[in-house]
Amino acid sequence: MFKFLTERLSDAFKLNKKLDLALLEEAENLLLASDVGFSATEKIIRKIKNTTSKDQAIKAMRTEMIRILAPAEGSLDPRAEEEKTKVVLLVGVNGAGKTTTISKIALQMKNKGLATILAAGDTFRAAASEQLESWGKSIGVQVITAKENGDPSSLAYEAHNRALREKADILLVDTAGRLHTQPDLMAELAKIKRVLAKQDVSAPHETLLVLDGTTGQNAINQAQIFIEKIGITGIVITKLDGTAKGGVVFDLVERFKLPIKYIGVGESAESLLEFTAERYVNTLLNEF
Ligand SMILES: Nc1nc2c(ncn2[C@@H]2O[C@H](COP(=O)(O)OP(=O)(O)OP(=O)(O)O)[C@@H](O)[C@H]2O)c(=O)[nH]1
Ligand SMILES: [Mg+2]
Repeated sequence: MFKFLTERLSDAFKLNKKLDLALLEEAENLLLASDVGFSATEKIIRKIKNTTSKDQAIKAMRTEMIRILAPAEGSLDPRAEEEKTKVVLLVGVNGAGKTTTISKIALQMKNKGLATILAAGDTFRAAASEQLESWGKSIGVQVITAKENGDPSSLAYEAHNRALREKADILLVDTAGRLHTQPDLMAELAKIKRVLAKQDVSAPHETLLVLDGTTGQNAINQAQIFIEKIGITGIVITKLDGTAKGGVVFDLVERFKLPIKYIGVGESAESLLEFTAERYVNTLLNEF
């Protein structure tokens, strides 16, 4: 989609040497159809409106896109204050990529030399714990699991207790998915947060919302609900490999002003990148 837009802009300058209203409208519709959202689309269109060459137009678009995304750059600080275990909770709907992402984060932390523990807080399905255990084995990180149908907040408490006793640097807590519209999930997540605060009032230090980047507008709706009901400190956007759907990132940043901690670009343990505006925009404009 973005590639198509840059091609249309170059065609326009070849033909008319200017951008007429029809082309600007087409560009606007392309951006909206790519889930870029009204606010970011308007900002980008305003910048390309008065350009007089293809190179100028594409440069203006690139610069504005980077300017919009730059405030969202932010990595996950693995250290908690007062030398306590840093506790990071991952939340999100069914299939968003929580378990995969938490395993990728664990590998990065382990590779930084940090004592890392994973907690299988998705006690909803037996297969969920098994999935995380198998990730733990392959990346060499300890996984704490509960019995099937165990209470996820007791598991979170136990895992936190063990992490503190073992003086772990970081505890990563996976949670169950289900639909964001189901109130019981929200209640369960709120309880996990309360229980984590019992042994360290500042825990969880981060609550990351995992969003599937291919779901477009739906990702916006999910973010709205999780931010309101649970409180979110950062976002991870998954499945940004091999898809033209990366536009929703602009809308997320414009609306919620939360840091994007990582982007997922594949299914392997290594395919998790820190989010940088310039690299992201270059990928959108060059490869999609
Ligand atoms: N291509 C691609 N696939 C991904 C990425 N992240 C996750 N997946 C895939 O998405 C599917 C769901 O991932 P999970 O990590 O199990 O998702 P989840 O949020 O834990 O799902 P539930 O536990 O059911 O709520 C799996 O097939 C993953 O391999 C990514 O960045 N790129
Ligand atoms: Mg999972």
